[in-house]
Parts: sequence; C-alpha cells; structure tokens
Amino acid sequence: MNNSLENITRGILDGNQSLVSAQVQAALTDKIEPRSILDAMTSAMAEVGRLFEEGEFFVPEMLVAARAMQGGLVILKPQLVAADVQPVGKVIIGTVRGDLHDIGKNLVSMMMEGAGFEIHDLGVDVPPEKFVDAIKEINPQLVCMSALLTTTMTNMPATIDAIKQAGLRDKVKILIGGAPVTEAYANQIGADGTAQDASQAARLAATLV
Ligand code: B1M
Repeated sequence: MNNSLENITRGILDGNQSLVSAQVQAALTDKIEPRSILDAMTSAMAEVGRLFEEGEFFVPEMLVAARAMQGGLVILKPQLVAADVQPVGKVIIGTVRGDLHDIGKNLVSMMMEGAGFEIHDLGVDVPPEKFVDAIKEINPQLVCMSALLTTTMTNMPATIDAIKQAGLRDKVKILIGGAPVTEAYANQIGADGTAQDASQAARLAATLV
C-alpha cells in the first residue's frame, strides 16, 4: 500500500484528524485515485468497528476515529463530486430518528452527488414528519434513509407509513441502507430498494429515477 494510504489508515485508527487531512491531501497530490483513498478510509473504519466489537476500542475511540475520517472526507469530497453537472434528480437523505451515525449517509450523499444528483441532506435523528415536510418542499424523486442500529431501523417503516399517510408514496422512490439493513427487510417494509455500500446506492439511485 502507498505510504499516504497507510498513514490515512493509521490516522483514522489513532483518531488523528490532522494527519488524515494532510495525508488525504498528499495522496491526491500523488495522483492516487480518490476511489482508492475512500476505500482505505472505509477499511480503516471497518477495523475500528472490529476493535470496538472485541472490546479494544470504546465509544470515545470510535468517535475520534469518525471525526478523523470526516476530516479526510471534507478534502476528498470535491474530487468525488463531478463539477457543473446538471442534476439527474433530486434526493432527500437522512439518518432516521434516534440514530446519530452519519458517516455512511454522508458517503452515500457524496457518491450520489458524484452521479449527478442534487442532494438535500436532512442530517441525523430525522423524524418521519421531517421527511414528509421535505418531500412537500423539495419535491424529490428519491428519498434515502440510513440506519446503523437494529433499534433504529424500525423507524424506516414508520417513516414510510408517514409518507403513505401524507399521500406522497407514489411520488417518490424509497431507498434504504445501513449495516443492519437487508434486501429481505427492504422488501418487507415496502422500500423500493437497498444497497450494501455507497457506490451501489448511487448506481441503484440512477436506475430508480
Ligand atoms: Co456506533 N455502533 N454506536 N457509533 N458505530 C455501530 C453501528 C455498531 C455496529 C458497533 C458495534 O457494536 N460493533 C453498534 C450497533 C449494534 C447494533 O445495533 N446491532 C453501534 C452502537 C451500539 C452504538 C451506540 C449505541 C454505542 C453506545 O452509546 N453504547 C451509539 C448509538 C448512538 C446513536 O446513534 N443514537 C453509537 C455511537 C457511535 C459514535 C457516535 C461514537 C460513532 C458515530 C459517529 C458518526 O457517524 N458521526 C459510531 C461509530 C463510528 C460506529 C462504527 C464503529 C462505524 C460506523 C461507520 O461510520 N462505519 C460502527 C461499527 C461498524 O460499522 N462496524 C458502529 C463506516 C461507514 C462508511 O459505514 O455507516 O455502515 P456504514 O455505511 C455504509 C453502508 O452501511 C452503506 O453505505 C455506507 C458506505 O459504504 N449505507 C447505505 C449506509 N447508509 C446507507 C443508505 C443507503 C444505502 C447504503 O441508501 C439510502
């Protein structure tokens, strides 16, 4: 692995945001593909998760690792997003109620932006009524929901119900995702699709719209 990529991995595991930012910049200067930089960052976060599961990392370590990753993403984003492209569709995206995880959601947003979508990010801990209000206001073709916790993924069907009750279900396609979400779950709750990662999500979005 290239030195910068190794340093990015190390920086995320150490929660060293300034190192990650500097090394993402160095990797870009070295003409390393943005996709490879992103892969190094997501692999490092997977390792953070493994260390957490094994009891070697606790929440504070996870948090600083996430901040370090986001520091790198800020620099990487302009490289991932195509400039001056007319939107192929409008997307609203949010992490569902009760859930504060936003790294995956932000990656999905970036990849969709790169695929030419106009993104309206509602943030984290988004209640069903906020999704409904945003559909009315923004008139998107696609509604994207992310959840990382088994305890919060149940707010996805609650949000779909709220969209149905507002009479908006046939106006939008609904794409869901996040580590605990499966194809079977997406079918069960009446979503239009799910994707395992951000690039799959962007590809699926393009076929749904
Ligand atoms: Co949290 N956390 N966390 N956490 N955290 C997990 C998710 C966990 C699996 C860790 C573990 O136990 N191994 C576990 C969930 C267990 C479960 O529910 N089964 C967990 C827990 C328990 C918790 C707390 C409850 C811990 C506590 O307080 N005791 C707490 C909950 C807070 C809350 O949300 N209410 C908590 C808190 C946190 C931090 C705040 C410290 C931090 C989040 C910081 C942030 O996001 N700004 C954090 C982190 C960093 C993690 C792990 C380590 C990493 C998550 C991450 O960012 N991954 C995670 C462990 C793990 O994932 N192995 C863990 C990298 C990211 C790129 O991947 O988000 O999966 P991911 O997104 C992917 C795909 O899932 C997919 O594409 C993305 C990119 O490829 N995807 C979509 C995501 N959304 C999509 C939407 C789509 C399509 C694809 O369509 C719309």
